Order: sequence, then structure tokens, then C-alpha cells
Amino acid sequence: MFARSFIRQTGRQATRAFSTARASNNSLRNVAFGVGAAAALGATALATKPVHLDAPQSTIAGTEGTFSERSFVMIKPDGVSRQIVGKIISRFEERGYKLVAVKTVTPSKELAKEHYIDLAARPFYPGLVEYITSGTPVVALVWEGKDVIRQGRRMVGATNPLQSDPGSIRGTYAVSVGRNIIHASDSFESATKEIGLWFNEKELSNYQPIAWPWIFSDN
Ligand code: DAT
Ligand code: MG
Repeated sequence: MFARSFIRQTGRQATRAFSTARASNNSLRNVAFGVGAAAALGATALATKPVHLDAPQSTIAGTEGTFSERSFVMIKPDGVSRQIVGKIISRFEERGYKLVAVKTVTPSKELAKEHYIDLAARPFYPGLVEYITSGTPVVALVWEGKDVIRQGRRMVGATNPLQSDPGSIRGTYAVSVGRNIIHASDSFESATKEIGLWFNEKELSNYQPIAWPWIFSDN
């Protein structure tokens, strides 16, 4: 019964967001979800508290402050050329974030300019656009999960790699601000703009990573 219920609910969850907010009237659904996930992991008993369902996603960047929050991350041409795409993707996966979309893009000038439009008045803007549109592709990614925008920025590190924490992505792989490997949205508003700029809604997947209850539950 739990297994059947889990399968039924998993389908429904695919179109819904997640939150730790307690929702007692969802208890049967949550128990079913937790037991199913534990069984799938080979556990004999429910070892984590279940993740609770939240409101449906309201924007292309999910809902700020919930498990459906999304960030736009781009591995820039130097990251692709240096063949560290897998290492960067692994960091987000290992942290527990869900890969919602991924594609290579060779950006047009128009796309690069629009992406960095806020910096149009800065002296480095033309060179920045030139670098992003060099002909080597970028890898455009959307990640989803708890606090992913803020944590994504922390994982990426300071804009100038010489000031990035050594364990961050830029602090590990870069030394020049002009070749700093990676972009990540800096706010919910930026994430909404950037995801909408680089992806259409049909390219964004909705699914439930099997490990999520183990990653996002609280005691
Ligand atoms: P971030 O990428 O950390 O969000 P940003 O939005 O201020 O930083 O700038 C976008 C990119 O522009 C940045 O990743 C690298 C480039 N850039 C920023 N400041 C620069 C500078 N002083 N000289 C050269 N490039 C710079
Ligand atoms: Mg920025």
C-alpha cells in the first residue's frame, strides 16, 4: 500500500515544490514518500524525516526560499576548454542539488550582451562579451534546491579568483578575473531573468531525485 501510494505521489510531486514547512494534513502522503524513498535506498526503516510538499512552482526560478528555488549556472568557455565541466557539475550534484537543465550553447553576441546588460557601462564589458562569444561553447545549467542561489555563489567564490576562498570553484581553478570559469545567479531576480534568457520552460525537467529526503530532511 505504501509502495503504491509512493508511486502515485511521486508522479504528483513531479509538478510540485518542496519545503520543510510542517504540514500535518499531508502526513499520509509524507509517510508514503519517506518509506518509498527509504526502501529504494535499501534501508529497512525510515531513517530520515520526510520532506514536505509545498506550493506549486510559481516562476521559472521556482519559489524563493523553498526547495524549488533555482539558479542559473554557466560554465564559461575557459571552463569548457579546460575540460573541467564534469568536476564542476559534480560539486553541485554532491552538494545535493538537482540538475534541472543542461546544454551546450555557443552564444550569440546578442545573448551575451543581454546576459551581462547590467555591466554595459563598465570598461571590461566589450572584452567580456568577446570572451563569452569566442566560439568555444558554454555549458548552461539550472540547479534546484534549498538556498541554491546563495549557496551557488558561495561554491563559485568571489568574482576575482585571487580573492576566492581556496576551496571554491574559482579558488580552485582560476587566477584571473577575466577567465574565472563560471557564472552563477546572484539573486532570485537574476535567476528568473537568466533562466528565462537561456532556456524555455520545456527544457526544464521536473523529477524527484531519489536521495532528496536524505539530503533535505531536518530533525
Ligand atoms: P560575478 O561573475 O561574480 O557575478 P560580476 O557580475 O560583477 O561578477 O561580473 C561579471 C563578470 O565580468 C565576471 O565574472 C568577470 C567579469 N568582470 C567583473 N569585474 C571585472 C573586472 N574588474 N575586470 C575584468 N572583468 C571583470
Ligand atoms: Mg554577476
